[in-house]
Amino acid sequence: MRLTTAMLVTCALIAAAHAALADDVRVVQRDKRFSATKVTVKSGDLVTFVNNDEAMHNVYSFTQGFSFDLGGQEPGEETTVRLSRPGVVDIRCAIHPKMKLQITVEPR
Ligand SMILES: [Cu+2]
Repeated sequence: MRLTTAMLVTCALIAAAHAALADDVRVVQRDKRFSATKVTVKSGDLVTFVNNDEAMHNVYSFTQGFSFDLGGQEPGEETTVRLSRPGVVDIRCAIHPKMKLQITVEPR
């Protein structure tokens, strides 16, 4: 019983420490949509894209200064990117042009 309580406290402390450092975000790809159309994070935060769909997806951005392309993302796969400076990043899926997401990166 004592052990269980100690473990719970440890988990809570780890979670609190992580929350203080970053507000990492998960965006799910499901039903050929991103789970959010707009997300706000702080500079340096991680954004993880999770393909929870039956179709292959892609994540890319042509926004100047933020351009990246994660390539094909199979069902079940997830990929994390770090957004390390402030700005507004437009995200798309190359396979499904209607999939759109805008990430606002605020200064930390
Ligand atoms: Cu897609």
